[in-house]
Amino acid sequence: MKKGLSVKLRQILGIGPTNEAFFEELEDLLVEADLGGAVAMEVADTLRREARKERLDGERPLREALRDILLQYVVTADLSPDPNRMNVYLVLGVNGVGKTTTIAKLARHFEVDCGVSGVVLAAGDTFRAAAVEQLDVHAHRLGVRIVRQAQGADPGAVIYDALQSAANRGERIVLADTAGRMHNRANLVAELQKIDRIVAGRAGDCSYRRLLVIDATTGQNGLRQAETFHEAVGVDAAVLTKYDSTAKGGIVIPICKSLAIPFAYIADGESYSDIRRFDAHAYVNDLLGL
Ligand SMILES: Nc1nc2c(ncn2[C@@H]2O[C@H](COP(=O)(O)OP(=O)(O)OP(=O)(O)O)[C@@H](O)[C@H]2O)c(=O)[nH]1
Ligand SMILES: [Mg+2]
Repeated sequence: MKKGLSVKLRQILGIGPTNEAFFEELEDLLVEADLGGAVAMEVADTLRREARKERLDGERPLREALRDILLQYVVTADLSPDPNRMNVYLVLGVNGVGKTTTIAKLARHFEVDCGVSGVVLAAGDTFRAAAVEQLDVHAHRLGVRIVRQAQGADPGAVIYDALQSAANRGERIVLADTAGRMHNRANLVAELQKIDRIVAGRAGDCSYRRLLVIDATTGQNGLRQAETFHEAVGVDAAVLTKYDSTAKGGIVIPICKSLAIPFAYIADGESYSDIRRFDAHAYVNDLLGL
């Protein structure tokens, strides 16, 4: 899906780089697309410098120069499971960003697209009413095992059980759900650190990844969320969700730049197959309407 930035960009590209108004408009557009003020200014300045130096003019060369500048900010990571050992994914994020849905999508992706079977879901959101049932519905639809306890159970204990039983059965992938509440930051951080200690302690020679879910529709708030989770447990990579539901989506860039968190997946729909590995070129081309 092409983003709103692409249409407006086409309009201002007509102004041309010899006119200072072009760079001001560009900066505004980048802010509107969720890149944040600091990055927007930096990008516009870099493009101004390059346009003058290389005497760039015309829509295509400018757009391509802009693409190359943005590409330098985007960091990606390959979090595909290693078929020769256990792979543990702790899925983090605030309320409603798409954690549980992403777990279901990844379960299918790992089995079908990566060909690694033996997936277990751990119902680590023991806080929200019906969260366990929601994950259970996905597990049944996908035909994968789930480890669950009652609402209110200790999430660390649920995830520990999942790891233990997966190891005993030789299963390869544990996808652990977590609660997204953020009513109290100190509380959330302490709880996550406790879960993380338990998982890290049990993970042994497993591949253990902390995966942060960022909702593309939440805008600049995504950067603050990333800061909080990164500070709490250290995020290995992020997933951008609901990319289909926004004309923006530029939040990836400030997160990569200021926190050096790479993006591993992008989700753009409500079907299980609506997830793919994060491709920097595809993302930037789409953002710019190339
Ligand atoms: N359009 C669209 N909707 C999505 C996507 N990912 C998730 N959703 C929807 O977003 C809503 C919330 O998704 P959940 O997976 O329940 O989010 P969560 O982070 O687990 O929420 P909590 O458990 O309440 O913290 C659901 O209605 C999902 O269908 C996506 O990529 N695109
Ligand atoms: Mg959930």
